[in-house]
Amino acid sequence: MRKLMCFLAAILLLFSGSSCSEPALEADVAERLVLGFAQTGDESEYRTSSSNDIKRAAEAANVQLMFENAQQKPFNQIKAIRSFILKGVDVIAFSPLVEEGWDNVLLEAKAAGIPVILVDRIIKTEEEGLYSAFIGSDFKREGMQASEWMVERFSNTQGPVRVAEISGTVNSSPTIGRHEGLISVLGQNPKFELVCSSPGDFMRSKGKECMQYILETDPDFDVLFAHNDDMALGAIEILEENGVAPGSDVTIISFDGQKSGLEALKDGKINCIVECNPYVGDQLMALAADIEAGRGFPVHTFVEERVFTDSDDVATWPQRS
Ligand code: GZL
Repeated sequence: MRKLMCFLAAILLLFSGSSCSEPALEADVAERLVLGFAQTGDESEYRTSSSNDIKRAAEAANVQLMFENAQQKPFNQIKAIRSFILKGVDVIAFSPLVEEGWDNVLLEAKAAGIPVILVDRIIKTEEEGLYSAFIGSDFKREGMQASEWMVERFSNTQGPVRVAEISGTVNSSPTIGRHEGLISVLGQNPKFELVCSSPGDFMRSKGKECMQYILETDPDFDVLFAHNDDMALGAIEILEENGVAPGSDVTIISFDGQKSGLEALKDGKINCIVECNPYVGDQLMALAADIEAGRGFPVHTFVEERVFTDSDDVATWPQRS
């Protein structure tokens, strides 16, 4: 928006004959940065925390935020990005629901001279320069951290150790990365076997459906590797309904570390959670301001994350709202 305001101000100065030293006009032109953000949806506690943090940070940074919720549909994110282009925002940011399918709309943003920041998730593209920066997690590293904890936990077990996976949104970078991390560690530890994998879209309700399916098809698994807390909690409901004690009869590994997940870990129903950090709002606003102002900025920023386990001192855990 500031681009448009600067152009209009220059025209005004040109035809007003007034000197360029008029501070008042410059003050008017110093519009707030306008950021368009296209969120994935409301699929999980992580996502709610992500959306709340972005809105909080925009207000704190005096950024005018245009926020669209795609309700888990990539086409809705594309529509939102197109609307941001039409409105002439200064910067566009979004958490791409899936890795592919963004080239055309990001080429439109590039042609309009609007920089794009990827938040949380990454895209796969052959084109150069479709986005200016990424801030989020290293999902393969998360998957490896969870799997290395599992190898350690079962170090005194002969095997085979049978692993059931409930994965996230198909073709999304966290699902691809976390699965890659699991497979890379299993490849070095042959006593572990991935016996089934079922997609749960990061949603608690679908986590229940997946666990129902797993109990019907591969019931004698030893470990549940769930790609987020919400699906793990849905699976736990089904396990308990079927007389299986989560966290003891079967070992449960999850990702995110939001409030409900940490409570289940404290209650012994989850054994290990690899944190996935949604609190990037302040970094996003600073990044958008640097890019818009033409200052230097990091192209890839990976957020700080830790591993929570059932042997932790819970007093060291963060307070989640
Ligand atoms: C990961 C993020 C994932 C979370 C889920 O950074 O994209 O999406 O792990 C969320 O809880 O729905």
